[in-house]
Amino acid sequence: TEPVRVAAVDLGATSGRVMSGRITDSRVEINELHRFPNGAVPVRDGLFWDVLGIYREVLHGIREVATTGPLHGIGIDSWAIDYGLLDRDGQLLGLPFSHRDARTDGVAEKVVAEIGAAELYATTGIQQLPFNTLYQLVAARGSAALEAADTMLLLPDLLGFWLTGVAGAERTNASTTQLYDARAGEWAVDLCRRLGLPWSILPPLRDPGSVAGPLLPDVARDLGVTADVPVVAVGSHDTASAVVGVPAATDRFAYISSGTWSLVGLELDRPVLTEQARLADFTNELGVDGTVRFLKNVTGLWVLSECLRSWGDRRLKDVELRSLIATAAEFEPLRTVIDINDRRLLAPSTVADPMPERVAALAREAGELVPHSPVAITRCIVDSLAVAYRRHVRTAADLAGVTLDVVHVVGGGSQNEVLCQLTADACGLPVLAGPVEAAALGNVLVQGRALGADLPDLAAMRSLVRRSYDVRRYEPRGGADWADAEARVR
Ligand code: LFR
Repeated sequence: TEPVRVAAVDLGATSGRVMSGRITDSRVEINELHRFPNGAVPVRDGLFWDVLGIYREVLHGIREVATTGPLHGIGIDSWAIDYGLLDRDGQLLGLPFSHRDARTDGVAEKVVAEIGAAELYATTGIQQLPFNTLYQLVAARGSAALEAADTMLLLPDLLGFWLTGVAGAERTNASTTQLYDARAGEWAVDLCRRLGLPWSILPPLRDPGSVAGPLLPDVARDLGVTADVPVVAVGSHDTASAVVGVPAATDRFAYISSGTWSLVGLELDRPVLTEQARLADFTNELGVDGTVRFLKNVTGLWVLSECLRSWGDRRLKDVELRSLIATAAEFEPLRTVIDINDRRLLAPSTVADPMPERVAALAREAGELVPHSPVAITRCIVDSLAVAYRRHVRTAADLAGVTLDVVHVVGGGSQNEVLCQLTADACGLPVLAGPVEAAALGNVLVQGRALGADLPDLAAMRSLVRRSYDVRRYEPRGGADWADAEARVR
């Protein structure tokens, strides 16, 4: 069959990337044609995404793809949960909030008191992150924007709306909102009603792999392409796309999608909605092809990147970052471990409340040796991440009743050799690391199938990734007492 060539937009909280992707019968290739920094901006009223700036960069990137070859499709994935509101004319009502904004403090507790934790979980199957879209909307109740809202669009769908003029909610991302009924496969309208939320703002759901629409004529002209180029609703949740790109050759794998967040879990055929899963606070997000991503959010490399920012090393080159991590690798193992998922690590580092001091304070509180130097803090963070990975990989396997052969690490964090080795050690399983751009690959593969590539199922997509990308293998080493370290973190 003819090669398919697409633009894959993959947006992360700290950087956005636009890739050209090409699928032939024997390979999938991606090329990064545009990368730009991203970050939420604090202003008087809250912490917001610069969504117009992001859109401009996205257009720029797509133009790059279009000028370097044929363009058969466009797909967008991004971090989940955050949204924009449109009024009835389709105008954006204000800036989208970042989920790290403090307006949701205490909201989840109120909703739980009103609905009940068990019922919330039975309906949505979603873990209790304080910033779930549900809680953001409850926090926004009574606001001028929510009152004027006609439509709520998750960020990839908002950008897609500007490209096509068609509003919709792609299902993998919709499932992360805690507004989606995991049993019915529909918006949880009843839940919204009970919480006084305007459920009519929830747009029609669309399946990953469906076509969202052709480009608006003006947009097509601006991009220098014909208007029949489709925008494909890929797994628009970045984690959904990343899991498609996991080069697994077996069913018995766990994955860690490692970027700003680390998403640690399993791919399953059906959700696990048991009481134990709820108490372990595991989430059941939807994947591509009706799969379920049974996983746990771990406050990933965010803590380290916010420490780096705080140390004034923003312009630290990759090499220097590597040397900090390399030095940390030689530092005493498991000297200090903290609960890396402590809510106090969620908010961006500020001068008044710097991330390294929060890490030290958590250590002090837990009776651990308090790390002071950047190297000690870095080591504490990577050890604590590995401890969290161990706990959640094992818990996921227990809860789902599966035996694991391997842990796949994909995303930016798969380049962190120290962390990959510690992950293998902590989990007592081999780690296969890479590809770095799994989300973009998943995006490209789902588009490819929608555009006629012969990729009948996830296994075919993964086999193409395996044929096209090398992975690095880490064997578990003995020596350190991970069980003890895990027990120290409660
Ligand atoms: C990863 C991710 C996670 C989601 C978090 C917030 O980039 O999409 O899956 O929980 O960002 O949206």
